[in-house]
Amino acid sequence: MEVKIKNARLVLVKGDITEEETDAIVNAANSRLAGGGGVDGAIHRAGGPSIMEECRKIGGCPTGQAVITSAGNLKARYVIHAVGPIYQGGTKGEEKLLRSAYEESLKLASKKGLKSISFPALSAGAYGYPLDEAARVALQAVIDYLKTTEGIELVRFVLFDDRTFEAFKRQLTFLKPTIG
Ligand code: AR6
Repeated sequence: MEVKIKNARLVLVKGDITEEETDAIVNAANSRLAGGGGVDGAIHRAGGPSIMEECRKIGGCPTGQAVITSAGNLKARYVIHAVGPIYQGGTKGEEKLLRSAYEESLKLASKKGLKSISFPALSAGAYGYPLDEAARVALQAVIDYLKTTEGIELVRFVLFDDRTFEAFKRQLTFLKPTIG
């Protein structure tokens, strides 16, 4: 599924983000940048140890923020490590923090002059964010950014399983009329 927002394309695909060829891929990191399971584990495995070396030097990243490293053996040029919130029922500012993790990733990409970026579904795995809510917040953040900021031409959501892919498709279908 694909929509156009100003001069940019927003695309949803099912797949493995480590295979993406966009300028940057986004990692669902933790605030210690310590590596882990899920997409974080997959990116460090596929990219090799240089990414973790850079993460160690950076030291950490608060929830809702993002940092950038090179991408080791990956096809992408950069990895943006974004830290989404752990879902704790929805009353701990999770929505704002999740939106911020997407916004800060996009800002970093813009600052580097990147044209394309791929996101996973931040917080929607180990961090337990309800899937449709996570998809809505993610899509709204990207749509609002592309509406107001020039430079990024392609944003891809690379969704690992059917459930996640279907939730993003459903939420993008709801949001589509607001894009115009
Ligand atoms: N490509 C794209 N998406 C993937 C891939 C992949 N190769 N592998 C998993 N996903 P998660 P979180 C999906 O748990 O919820 C880690 O241990 C997955 O199906 O990776 O933000 C970190 O170190 C789900 O839809 O990230 C943190 O401690 C989505 O990516 C913590 O987990 C996010 O799931 C972060 O948890």
